[in-house]
Amino acid sequence: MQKTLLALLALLTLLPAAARAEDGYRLWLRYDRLAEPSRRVDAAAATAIVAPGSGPVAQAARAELQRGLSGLLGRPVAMARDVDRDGAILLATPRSSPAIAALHLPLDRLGDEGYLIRTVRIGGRPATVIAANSDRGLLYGAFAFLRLVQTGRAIDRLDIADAPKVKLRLLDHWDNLDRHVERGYAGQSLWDWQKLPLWKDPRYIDYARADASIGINGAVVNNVNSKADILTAPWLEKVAALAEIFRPWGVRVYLSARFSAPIEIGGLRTADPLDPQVRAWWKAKADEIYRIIPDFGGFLVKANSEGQPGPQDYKRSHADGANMLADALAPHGGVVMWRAFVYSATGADDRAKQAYDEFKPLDGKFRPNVILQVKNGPLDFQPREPFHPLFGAMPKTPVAIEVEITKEYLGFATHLAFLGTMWEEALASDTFARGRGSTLAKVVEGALGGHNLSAMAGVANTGTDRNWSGSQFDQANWYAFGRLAWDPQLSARAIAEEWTRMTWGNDPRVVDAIVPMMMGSRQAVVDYMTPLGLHHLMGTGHHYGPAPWVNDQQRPEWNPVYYHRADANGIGFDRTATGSNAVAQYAPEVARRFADRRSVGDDYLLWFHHVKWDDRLDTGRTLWDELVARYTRGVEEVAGMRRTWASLAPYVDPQRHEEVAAFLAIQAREASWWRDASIAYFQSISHRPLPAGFAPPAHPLDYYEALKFPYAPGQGG
Ligand code: GCW
Repeated sequence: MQKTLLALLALLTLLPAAARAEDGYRLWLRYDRLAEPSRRVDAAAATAIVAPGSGPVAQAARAELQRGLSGLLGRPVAMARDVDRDGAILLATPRSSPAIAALHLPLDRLGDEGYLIRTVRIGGRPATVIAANSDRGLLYGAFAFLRLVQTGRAIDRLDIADAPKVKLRLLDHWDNLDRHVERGYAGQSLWDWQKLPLWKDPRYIDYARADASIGINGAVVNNVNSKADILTAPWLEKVAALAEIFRPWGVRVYLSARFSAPIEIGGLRTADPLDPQVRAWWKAKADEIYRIIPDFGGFLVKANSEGQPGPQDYKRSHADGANMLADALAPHGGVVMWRAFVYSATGADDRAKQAYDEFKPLDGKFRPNVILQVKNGPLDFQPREPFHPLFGAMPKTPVAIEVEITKEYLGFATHLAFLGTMWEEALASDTFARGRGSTLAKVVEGALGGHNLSAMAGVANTGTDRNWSGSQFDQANWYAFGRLAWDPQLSARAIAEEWTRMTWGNDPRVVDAIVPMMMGSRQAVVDYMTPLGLHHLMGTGHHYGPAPWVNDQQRPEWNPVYYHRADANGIGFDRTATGSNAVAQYAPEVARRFADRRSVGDDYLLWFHHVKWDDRLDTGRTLWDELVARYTRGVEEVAGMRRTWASLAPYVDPQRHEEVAAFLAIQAREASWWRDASIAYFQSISHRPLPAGFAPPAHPLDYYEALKFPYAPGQGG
């Protein structure tokens, strides 16, 4: 009896932290005691933290370092005044610590956000320094050091210098003032506007900590489609409260500015950007904002797109609009992020060409504090798109990339899709803007155009769900965004591994299973939703599930049939010279590759070409057979992910394991739905038999066509 009790007790204490109830709230900042084999920090290291900085950012860095190390090492790591023992960690700038100044570290090139981590000797004692020019650098250095420890890296001989390659690393929240999140699948908005500014939900701190841990330094807190009210005094007070909470974590607040605000909240009769009264109104508004938020970041604007007001309403250009706001912000150091996602009121011959057509002529016409914010692809955050041609076409303008972290088009929160690979693919695309090697990453970094300003924006996937992002694995997309915004040339695999180790643990059985699963996951979505370059076939409005048959929307480009163009002969959008000639918007080297059936590759085949059903592809199959095979492969990939996940049950805490398993079951069901509905529909056009060995759709086409989802989450409006 006693024996069993003892055994039970022993078992309880041995239970790895992973087996405790766990809902994902802590994100990747779990700081549980590391298991022995991955704990590379021996007792002689991290004996104390010396952090003389007194500002709020330095204090946040110090507190995080202490909390993280104490948790990871399973022993309290004390604070000390000086490096008075072996193995101390000194976190300081040359200004806050004479010891750091005396080391003459090469901090020059690290700017005001970079950091250096180095194993040194101070007064003859072995020590680790985390040094920077500024407190923000210390904050990022502290998180980087914790990441090393948490991912099981040796820390006894360090020499790391790192600085962000992109200046503004921003989350764009599509959060409305009533807390509905447009395209949000993780609950309501984190911002409890009604209770702000007096009630400051402690969760705001954890949000900012999480951002800081991956280098995000700004948040646009309201939706680009939301009302102008946020610019009124009572709302600005609420925004100021958020700004105050975010500040110690290096996160600045930005606002989406509705172009017609001077009319809606200013009582003017026009919002014409050349009207002196309008200009004066914005100037006064900017002054007012900076009075209460001195480090306010600036405005994000969606203008003349999807019904939003803009300068074109007054026959002015996007540059006129952006420059007016830029002039208002310039005295305070603020920026305007002007979105290039335009969707004009009149139909275009090819929607994918619109942004380029409107913005290319404006290159060189923007004020220096304007950044053009361009979605990764020319259409709209599809599972796969070629890169947006504007990245290679605006040499005189800082161009930011906007990616969608929330999975509007990749299965909402329930489908497991790691987007790091998608963004890596986009960032590695060669625009040929200045010859070979002009990658999108370099354009965004500003290196190519010699721009001072640079930015990367991600549409946030955060909400009030305990797990923040709607699912455990969607946290990885928030994480990957931050890491790539810091360094657009990081590898998706390295990021996936980091995140996995921090989120699920360092056990090689876990890491070796999860990382490959993540790496293949986005391609699986492409396969079961929109293989071979197909795009925009999702349900109208809510974008949930397949609807390639939709053909009754008012404007041609609102209909999926506009994009796939399937007919008795074949399928695909001819964007070569014989079609819309969208290829001509790319540099000649790129245009040639895309325009040629032999060089375009499978990924973008039907994006750029209309291909006959019976044409043979490189795989040896006809296009029709290949399409069926790809849809099927996508479903099989999800089945494989489920098997992988099931095999991890012994190594993952039950609560998170169960949630992921259930979501994968949803994904499996929906992947089959996508496959079956798409095959049923395209077969009704191709009139080809299914290749041998492939199962027919579970239901007839009209079954799928009849499905309706009026309550699908995240809808606009
Ligand atoms: O993808 C579309 C979304 C809209 C969104 C728009 C945009 C914020 O369906 O919900 O509106 O893009 O990026 O402006």
